[in-house]
Amino acid sequence: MPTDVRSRLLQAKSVVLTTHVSPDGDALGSVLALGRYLEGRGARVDYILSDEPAPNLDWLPGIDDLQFFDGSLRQREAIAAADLIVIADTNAAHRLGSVGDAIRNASAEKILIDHHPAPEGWFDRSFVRETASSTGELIYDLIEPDTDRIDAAIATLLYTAIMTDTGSFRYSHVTPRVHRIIADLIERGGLNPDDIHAALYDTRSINSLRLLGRALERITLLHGGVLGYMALPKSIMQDVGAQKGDTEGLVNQILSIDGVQVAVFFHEIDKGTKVSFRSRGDYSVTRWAQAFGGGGHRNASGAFITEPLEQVVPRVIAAAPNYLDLPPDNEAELSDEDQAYLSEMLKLKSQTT
Ligand SMILES: [Mn+2]
Repeated sequence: MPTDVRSRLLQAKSVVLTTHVSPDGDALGSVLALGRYLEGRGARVDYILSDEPAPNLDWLPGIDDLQFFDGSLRQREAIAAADLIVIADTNAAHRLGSVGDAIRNASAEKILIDHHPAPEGWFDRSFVRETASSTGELIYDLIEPDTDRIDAAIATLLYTAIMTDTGSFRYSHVTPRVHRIIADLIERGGLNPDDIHAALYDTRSINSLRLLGRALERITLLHGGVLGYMALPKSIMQDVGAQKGDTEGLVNQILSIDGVQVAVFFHEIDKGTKVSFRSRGDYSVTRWAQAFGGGGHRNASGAFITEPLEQVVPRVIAAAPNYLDLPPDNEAELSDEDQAYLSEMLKLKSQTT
C-alpha cells in the first residue's frame, strides 16, 4: 500500500468520493467504506456519483448519504470546495457518467483507487493494483494500519465489495490474503455472511427468472464449444416484463457450460447493443473488447456499440479468432443454426418496431 496515498487521504479536510455508472457492490461498498473511515478520522465527505444503486444494494450501510449528480450549485460547490477527490473502481472519466466532467475539471487533487488496467492520465496520485480482487481489497489495505476502526458498517461494506467482485470468492484473483481479509471483516464486524448473501442475491423477481429461462434457450456454442454466446433482443425483455438489472449475471451462465472458455452476452438497448465478454484463465478478452471501442480486464470486459443487435452479433463473433486462440469453427460462415437464429431475431425485431 503506497503510504503517500494513505497519508494524503488522512490529511484531507473535505473529500469528494465518486465511482462509476451503474455502481455495483464493489463500487458502492468501497466508496461508502472509505468515506465512513475518513469521516471517523474527522473529514467532511461528500459522496457524489452519477447513478442510483440497483435495488439489491439499497440496504448498504450509509446508502442514504449518496448524492446523485444533478448539476446543482450545491454539488458543484462541494466539488469545488473539496481539497481531495477520490475516484474508486474505475479509471476513465466517461465511466463516471454525468459527474465525469465536473470531477475531471475540478482543481482539487485527484486520487485513483482501482484495479482496472490502463488508467487515464489525469489523476495526481494513484493506488492501482490490477491483481487485486476488488477495489474493496485496496480500501482494506488503506485502512489496515487502523483496523480498530473497522466497525460493523465498514466490515459489511468491504465484505460486500469483495464478495460481489469475486463471484463469492471464486475468481482467479482470490488469494489466501483475500480470505484472511474476509475473516478479519467477519470477526470485526460480527458479520453473518449468509444474511449478506441473501440480501444481495435472494431478491429476484419472478420476471427476472422468466428472462433467465428465455435467455438460456438462446445460447449458441461455436469453435468446438470453447466460445459461447447469447443475444438478447429488447422484445424479450418487454415480453417477460424484465427490468434493467435483470440481465446481470446472464453472461456467467454461459461460462458455466462444460468446456466453454469464452462467453459473450449481447444485450439490445435503446441506443445500441451492450456486449459483455467473459473468459477463463489465459483467454484474454481485453483486446477483443477494445477492438469494438470497449475495454476491461483480461477475463471480464465490455463494449457498447451504437448499432442494432443483428449487425453487432455477427461482426463481434466473426472477429473472435483475431484476438483469441480458438479451435476452428466447423463452418467458415455462420452455421445454419446461427443463420436461423439471426433471421428469427430479425423477425422478432420487426414485430416490435
Ligand atoms: Mn471492482
